[in-house]
Amino acid sequence: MKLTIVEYPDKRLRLKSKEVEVFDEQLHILLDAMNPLMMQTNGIGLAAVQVAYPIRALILNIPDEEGEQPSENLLEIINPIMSNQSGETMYQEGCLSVPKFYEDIKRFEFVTLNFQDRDGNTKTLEADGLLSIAIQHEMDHLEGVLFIDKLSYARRKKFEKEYKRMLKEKKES
Ligand code: QAP
Ligand code: CO
Repeated sequence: MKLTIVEYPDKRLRLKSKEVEVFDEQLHILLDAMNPLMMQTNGIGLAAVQVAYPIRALILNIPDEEGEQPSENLLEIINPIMSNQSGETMYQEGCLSVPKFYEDIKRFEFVTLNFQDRDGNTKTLEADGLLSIAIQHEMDHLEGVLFIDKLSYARRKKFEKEYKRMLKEKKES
């Protein structure tokens, strides 16, 4: 399965992802293809809609203390629901669909997540730190929301200007 990352301003990133109802081989093939793509592109999180599959599935692999991302640490999250959120934290976020841009974004510090695994089994996860931030970032993708949507009007304008310039330079090279 050949996947490519959909990049801003592609409108497909604005689709609302649909619930996964069937936990079949097709889903497993997609998840199995997303992981190497995330690794090759130096990602820590990737939602299915970012590879043009608007379904409520995402993967995460938060680097450990050595900065490594062993496959045992891979989290596959289907149909997530946030059941608790508290505290406040800031982090300089990026996104594989918005390459080369990083901005401080405010998030909840702690979240509790109910979700399903690739076989449809129900799970609960309590997250803090980078995992909590990544969960919130990826769940926004399921609603068609990007981290740049959370910027102030002035910062967003600055981003649009810089991003357009970058796309123009990419086209010319
Ligand atoms: C979402 O983001 C996230 O611009 C995952 O050139 C972000 O994996 C979760 C990436 C921040 C928590 C905190 C971005 C790779 C990767 C780039 C990513 C780039 C290469 C972003
Ligand atoms: Co993203």
